[in-house]
Amino acid sequence: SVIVSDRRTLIVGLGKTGLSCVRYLCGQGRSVAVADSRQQPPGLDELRRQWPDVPVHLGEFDADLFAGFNELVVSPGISIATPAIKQAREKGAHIRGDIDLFSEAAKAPIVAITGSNGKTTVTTLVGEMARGAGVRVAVGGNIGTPALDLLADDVELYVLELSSFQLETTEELGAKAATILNVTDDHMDRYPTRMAYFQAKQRIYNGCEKAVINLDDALSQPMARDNLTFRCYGEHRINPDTFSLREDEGHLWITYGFDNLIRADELRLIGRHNLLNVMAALALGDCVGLPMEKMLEVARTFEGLPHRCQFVRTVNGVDYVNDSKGTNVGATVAALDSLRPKQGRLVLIAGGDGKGADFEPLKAPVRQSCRSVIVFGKDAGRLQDTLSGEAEVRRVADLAGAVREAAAVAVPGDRVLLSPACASLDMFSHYEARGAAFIEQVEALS
Ligand code: UMA
Ligand code: ADP
Repeated sequence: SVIVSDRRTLIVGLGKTGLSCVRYLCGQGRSVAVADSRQQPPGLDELRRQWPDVPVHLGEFDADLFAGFNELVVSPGISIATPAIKQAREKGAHIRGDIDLFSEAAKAPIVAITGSNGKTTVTTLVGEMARGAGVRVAVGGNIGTPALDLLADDVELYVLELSSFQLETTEELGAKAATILNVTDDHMDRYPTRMAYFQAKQRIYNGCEKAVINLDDALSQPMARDNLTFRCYGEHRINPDTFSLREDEGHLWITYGFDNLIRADELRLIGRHNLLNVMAALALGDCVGLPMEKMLEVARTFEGLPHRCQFVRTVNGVDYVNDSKGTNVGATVAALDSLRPKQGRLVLIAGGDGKGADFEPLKAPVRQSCRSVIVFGKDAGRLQDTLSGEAEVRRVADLAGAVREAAAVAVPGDRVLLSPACASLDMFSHYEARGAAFIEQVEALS
């Protein structure tokens, strides 16, 4: 039979996502074209090798070219406010993303996770819990493997980490369970207003069956509540059907309803924020029928991920902690609140590209916890201006200088914390490289 289609599809972006869209759509027998504003996009060689007939347009986006297509599949690295995309939309083109294509094709239930912080931790943990329960689970999205590359007939559950960028182009996800973990400022260099960032995240609830809600963060809650059921969690919420925390017999417990489930000190994860993450994971797993006992067993052994409040080493009585993934203010606030040592003070190393964020929320926790703040990188000056009334602030040229300076000011009992509140891209290729450089400098201390 002949399939007649008037869809003229342009895949915008040729990174991991763009390539996954080519693979998927060409696999469906669809003909597509690709555009990327870079001269050497990462997926180019593979595209030329595997799909030599797919037309590719490189270099500055051309509104006239885009207007020749009636469907644009836009990669997350490109804002849909880009003029050529806006104009195509005004001319009637359908703007979508890889997650939209994925949700149309996926046959197994989807667990979807977004939020300003904790996405990767919670996504990984839910994936491990499902695996521990013997479920054939596929984990991907913003965490690394593009969603479309996860599609397979034998998958029983999909667990997706979704960024606000991916959600911008997602219409109807139809998740079995979805959550916004929390909302604090991030990516303010891409969004015109906080509201726009928040609204992008809200789209995770489109068509969703069960919403997992953080009762301590009003912005995590779905604005439209039709046809939704809820699972809730929060710090001081001893209610039926709700995950919470309570002190009992000298221990801090995660509870469900009125039952104690697991003690905080049974977990390898540290910090209050990680207790919230564990509650979110338990609630999401519960929504898709994972057995509680198995989930708790996995939570007990889960080590957490590198570069997130990761202990490195003790030198001269001072602990060094690598939180290089603290790339926004909310993450650094959580680290400052969680990692204050019992006796000493924190020496915070921060700086990099603040992505236009307001650093004000760092003031109170810095005042409470920090002996000194060592700043470096693109936004060092702005950090210094904001924080110098709260603690002693020293400005250095680079991360190596920051570690040297921190070692000089810290006294036994203190903890040196790299939690930059900024992206690393002004000085490093990514946050892992920044974390690795920190570890290397700390290993070299004597
Ligand atoms: N770019 C251009 N021109 C183009 C297309 C892209 O300059 O035409 C630039 C973008 O501005 C960006 C870079 O290229 O700086 C990569 O963009 P992309 O859309 O090609 O990215 P992918 O390789 O497809 O990777 C994306 C996610 N990247 C982004 O959202 C920027 C990856 O998340 C994700 O793992 C992958 O899809 C699979 O789903 C990365 C990320 O940094 C880890 N995410 C941000 C974050 O976590 O803070 C949101
Ligand atoms: P994401 O994928 O959203 O970036 P990660 O799990 O990779 O989240 O953690 C990123 C940073 O946020 C780390 O610095 C981590 O310590 C911090 N973090 C993790 N969970 C939370 C939370 N629930 N609230 C605030 N900060 C968090």
